[in-house]
Amino acid sequence: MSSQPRYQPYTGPAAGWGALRSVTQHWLDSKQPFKNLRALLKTNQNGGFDCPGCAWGESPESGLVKFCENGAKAVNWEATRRGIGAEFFARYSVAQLREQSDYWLEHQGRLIEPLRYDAASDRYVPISWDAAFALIGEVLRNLDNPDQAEFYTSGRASNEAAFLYQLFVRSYGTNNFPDCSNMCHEASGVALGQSIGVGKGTVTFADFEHADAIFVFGQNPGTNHPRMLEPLREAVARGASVACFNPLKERGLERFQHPQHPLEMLTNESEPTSSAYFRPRLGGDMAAVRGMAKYLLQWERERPGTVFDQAFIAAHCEGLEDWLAQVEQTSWQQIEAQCGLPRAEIERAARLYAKAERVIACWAMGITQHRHSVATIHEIANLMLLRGNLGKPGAGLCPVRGHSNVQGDRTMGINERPPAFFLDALQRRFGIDMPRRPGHNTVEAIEAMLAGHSKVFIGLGGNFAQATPDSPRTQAALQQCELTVQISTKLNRSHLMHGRQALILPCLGRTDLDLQAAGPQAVTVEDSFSMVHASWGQLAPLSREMRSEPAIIAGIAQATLGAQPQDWLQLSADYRRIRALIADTIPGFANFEERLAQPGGFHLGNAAAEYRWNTASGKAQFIAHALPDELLAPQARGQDAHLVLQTLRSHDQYNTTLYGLDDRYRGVHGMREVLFINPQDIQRLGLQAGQQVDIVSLWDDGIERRVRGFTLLAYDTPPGQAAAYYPETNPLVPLASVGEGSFTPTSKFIAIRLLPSSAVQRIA
Ligand SMILES: Nc1nc2c(c(=O)[nH]1)N[C@H]1C(S)=C(S)[C@@H](COP(=O)(O)OP(=O)(O)OC[C@H]3O[C@@H](n4cnc5c(=O)[nH]c(N)nc54)[C@H](O)[C@@H]3O)O[C@H]1N2
Ligand SMILES: Nc1nc2c(c(=O)[nH]1)N[C@H]1C(S)=C(S)[C@@H](COP(=O)(O)OP(=O)(O)OC[C@H]3O[C@@H](n4cnc5c(=O)[nH]c(N)nc54)[C@H](O)[C@@H]3O)O[C@H]1N2
Ligand SMILES: [Mo]
Repeated sequence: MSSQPRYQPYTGPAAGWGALRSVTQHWLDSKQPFKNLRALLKTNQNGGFDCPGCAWGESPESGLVKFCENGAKAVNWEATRRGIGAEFFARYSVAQLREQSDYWLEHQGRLIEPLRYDAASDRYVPISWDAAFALIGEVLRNLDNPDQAEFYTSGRASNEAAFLYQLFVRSYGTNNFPDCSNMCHEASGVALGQSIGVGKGTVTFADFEHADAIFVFGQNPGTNHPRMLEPLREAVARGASVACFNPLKERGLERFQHPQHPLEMLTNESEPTSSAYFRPRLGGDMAAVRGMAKYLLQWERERPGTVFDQAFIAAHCEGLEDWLAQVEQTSWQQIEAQCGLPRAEIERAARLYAKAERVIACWAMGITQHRHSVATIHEIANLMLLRGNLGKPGAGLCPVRGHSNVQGDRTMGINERPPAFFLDALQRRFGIDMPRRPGHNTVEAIEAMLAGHSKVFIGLGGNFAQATPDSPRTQAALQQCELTVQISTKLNRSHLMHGRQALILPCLGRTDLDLQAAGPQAVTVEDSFSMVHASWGQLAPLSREMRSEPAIIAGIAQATLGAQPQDWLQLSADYRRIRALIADTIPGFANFEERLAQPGGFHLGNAAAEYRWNTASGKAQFIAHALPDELLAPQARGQDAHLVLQTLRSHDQYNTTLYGLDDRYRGVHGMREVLFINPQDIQRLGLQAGQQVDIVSLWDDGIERRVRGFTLLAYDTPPGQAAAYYPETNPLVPLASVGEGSFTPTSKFIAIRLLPSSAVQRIA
């Protein structure tokens, strides 16, 4: 569905007719429009499947079928009737496939049979499942030690798959669990764990109906969590305020038209979603929140007892004085310079916050992918504690998760630094020692493969070669491996940047009917609000040679460890057996099977929301940091950066999966290699809109990081700050440029220079 390259500002509201038109196109393109419609109607309903799109939750009471444009695209992408197997791979060598675009690769269809890389012909050729499992088992058993293997997880894996995977990997002997979360909400987990003792959000869906104010920091829900627009719109309609912090004016945050609301669509009217829109500089949110706190402190001093929730603070918190001392010390000059918002704007944000009795703070990648993300989230938590905005209805902290089960995967133990209580529980239940050494996160895994210390890479979903930073180095790291194994639904670059030996293992997705020895199986997932529910696949799989993720993991485990500490094949024959083990070992899952029968699933509970503080001090902790002296990393200083770059998602992609080449709300059509840049910057740098440039990132390790031939698009972004799409710009993100305490690549803050392009002009 690629259109001619075109750049034309979008004037309609978000969602609405434009969304419907787009969904219809994608249905027709998948070659099975009617079947998919039926499948979609079961999305997020009891007895249907969980949407494989984002991790936004659903009101358990609502009987309505909820779907959104991008959920429809995700379903449709998975449920295509196109498949690729032996014939396809006989036609193309791996070298030829590497020449193709990411869009083309995934567009070929679902992977339908297991494949092994054949070096002699440079092609993938069929292999039996048993032979594939035997190969993995043999290579794993022959490593010098289990820490030489890396076990990646992407956040679509179900609870059952994730639990089985971590049990296998730990029984094998390592905690090497790099996962997509390391590149995503890691900072949220780390910071909230320190502030409130739980690394998860404290709100539920119902809280959005009771909030007086909702703050949305660094998030673009119109594209990435479209179903979130509805509670935002409802909040505005009932007089609550929605305050957005984003350097870009994102369409979905400004105006919204409900695709299921016929009257609004007929009249083409749309309601505002946002009552205040603040545009900080990239990485400026901590300073903005610090400024808000400065006002609150001033007002509390003027009228003691009216601004801070002194009763809540006295009963539950520690560290207030230290933090307020920091707030006092921070100068307005530094605050204004760092966030780029004038004092009057910060005062307005502070007033919106102070006059609301119940506030929810939401955030996503605009907050978590910076060097000082952990400190920024501490600051947001501090602000919320100041007025007791936690645990009461309509208030709380809400990191809005990405992948549909990324939160569940962590709960199941996909964690390179597992807490001792978790390992103790596994040890008790299974009677074997669990490894206690911390394992590798994503960046450490890449470093270990690059250094030749790690020799095996197994990916449970995802697209490691493209989603990670510093692409040429990551890809070299994979290529140095002894064995790479990708458990996947569709062909992507990670299959082509393979080790000396390589396997592609085709798996079922969320929408596929999952038939095991004991009959059709459900899997379970956990959403951003800690609601756990079942998901039943509906569509007949494209081929008998595709297997479920639990079945594949069980096969690998049995071939590596034999039936130890469990008979793996028995477990994957009936997922209720896996759920019984989860119930035995993971807090919150007692009577798992029975509670799944409740409509909408069940809530795992959240200690912080119940005022139980599992922090070091046993209290909710105000954590005091000075603002960073400079946002630029020391390695990028003194090199005369032209701009700072953030990398983000278009409206037509799911992470590295490209549904199409358009970005409707930003007015971009048929192209992705573009740089959104302020017109003043274009002029300042002596360039012209529409011109092509190479982008070079600045880092003092002597490596040139460059992408070529990006078209300049004049865009309303703050001066000095540019934006471009991920993953095309991942070669620019230095591997060593990570968040303090989170190890998350700083994908939203990269110092760059622009050079006139060396590439051939492609569009006029
Ligand atoms: N359709 C679709 N849905 C998705 C995904 C997808 O790719 N496609 N991905 C899923 C995943 S894994 C995730 S993690 C989420 C991602 O959801 P988002 O976090 O919404 O994703 P991004 O596109 O990275 O958008 C980041 C937003 O933050 C803003 N921003 C960047 N830097 C800053 C900053 O310093 N401060 C502030 N205040 N704002 C900033 C950007 O302008 C942009 O609007 O979505 C999930 N849902
Ligand atoms: N520069 C930059 N880099 C980023 C980001 C950014 O904002 N900027 N965002 C980061 C974030 S938030 C994330 S979460 C990561 C995402 O990193 P990943 O999760 O690794 O990447 P995805 O693109 O979601 O993975 C897509 C692939 O997953 C496979 N797949 C899809 N569904 C299934 C399934 O049900 N089972 C299995 N086994 N495989 C499946 C398909 O083969 C598909 O090609 O990227 C990170 N990288
Ligand atoms: Mo993510």
